[in-house]
Amino acid sequence: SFSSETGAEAGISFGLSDEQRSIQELARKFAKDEIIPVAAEYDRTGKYPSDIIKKAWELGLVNTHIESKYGGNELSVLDSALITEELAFGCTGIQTAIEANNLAEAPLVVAGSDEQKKKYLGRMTESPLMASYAVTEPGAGSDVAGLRTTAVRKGDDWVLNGQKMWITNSGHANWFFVLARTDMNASTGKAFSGFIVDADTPGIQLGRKEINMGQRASDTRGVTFEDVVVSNDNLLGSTGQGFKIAMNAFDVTRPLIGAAAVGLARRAMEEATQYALERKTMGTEIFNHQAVAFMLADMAIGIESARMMVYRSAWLRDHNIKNTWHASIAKSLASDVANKSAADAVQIFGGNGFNTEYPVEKLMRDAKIFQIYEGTSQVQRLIISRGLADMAKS
Ligand code: CS8
Ligand code: FAD
Repeated sequence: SFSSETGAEAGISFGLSDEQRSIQELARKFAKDEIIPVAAEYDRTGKYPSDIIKKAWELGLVNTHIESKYGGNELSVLDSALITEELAFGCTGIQTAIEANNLAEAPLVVAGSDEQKKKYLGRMTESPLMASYAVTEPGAGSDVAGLRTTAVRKGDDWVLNGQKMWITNSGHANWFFVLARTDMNASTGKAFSGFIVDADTPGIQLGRKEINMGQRASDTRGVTFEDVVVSNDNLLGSTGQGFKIAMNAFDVTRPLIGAAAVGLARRAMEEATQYALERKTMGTEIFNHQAVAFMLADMAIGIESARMMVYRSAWLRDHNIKNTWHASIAKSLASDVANKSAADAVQIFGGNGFNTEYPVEKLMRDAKIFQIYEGTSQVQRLIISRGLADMAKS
């Protein structure tokens, strides 16, 4: 049925609690004081923002999902989304570096044993470490089931071989979540296993920092695993569960990618509105040309609606209601809104918009990746349309 909106699924409260408002305020102030003043410099140099991450970590703005028994703040996905939007308003390069920790940790949060969580999540709360989620390969991004890294059981250990690509934070990671094939014949849902791999394990080789179009403060590299020995203690869940664990992690993190895209779109809208109220042509502020004002109105329409989908998909997850479909809607909508808003902000700035002295060209470069990472906009539509077929049949 297409209308499954009953009971707890029917809606959310639009009010934020006092605690949520203070988390949001803390992140907003952090973006204003610590990120915005240096964002252009990190973008220009591609320097890794370790200092900023450390300060954010001290304030509890990093690793937000870790349970309190392992030293974390145990924030909900919705609480985390409030933080993410604000950090992204400051700089999505720096925010992505921070957020990639949440992604790396998500498989542990959903499937880790108490010992694994104590060891690997616990250390993230003791010092400002980074971690990476290593799934994509040179030959398999959208098609996760096509990945070729293998893990072969040898006694109490596993031996990993393969090549990962585009791994965020990998140059600074303390450990990796790695998805590898453990059964050549099984169906997708049973053929892969997830491992936690210490970054200093012999046989791991890091590639060079990739020079990307945008989000240049973030560190992205290829990572090669050659006869990397991993204890069976570091297998997440049981053998064969890895694909589902990796997908389940996205249910937590795709709403947050949406939140980041909303943050970037909001920055574009605010910058462009200010500019339009000051810049004059034909004897009046360009804001008074309806063609310009309506671009701003469209940004507001997109931001407000995308944020609602972000909150909704986060809220569903927080209430243990399956949110895969809504997370894909939130992620794809917010990514498209971010790209349109950033491109229109450049348009409103005119020639200045095309220049690095003004903030909006960076927004346009930074926005593009939202339609690519954590599942392309086409993959989100694949998930959404498959969901429709399932609803039609049920
Ligand atoms: O391959 C899937 C997909 O999602 N592809 C996109 C990959 C992707 O998003 N990669 C992102 C990498 S990480 C990244 O980019 C980081 S960005 C930088 C840091 C960010 C910080 C800001 C697909 C195309 C959706 C599906 O693939 P298929 O091969 O068609 O598999 P399915 O038949 O759909 O599923 C196989 C089994 O898995 C189960 N499944 C699927 N989804 C889920 C979820 N939860 C639990 N289980 C899931 N969400 C599915 O039910 C199948 O199980 P069966 O038992 O076999 O029926
Ligand atoms: P492909 O899968 O080759 O897709 C190419 C094009 O074909 C896309 O437009 C795609 O939408 C389209 N396409 C593919 N299949 C279909 C289909 N079935 N239907 C319709 N269209 C389709 N991965 C990680 O594991 N960890 C990370 O930390 C990480 N960080 C990243 C950071 C950056 C900066 C980048 C660029 C990537 C990162 N990734 C990471 C990888 C990212 O998730 C993949 O790049 C993404 O999933 C797309 O995979 P691909 O690049 O192989 O493109």
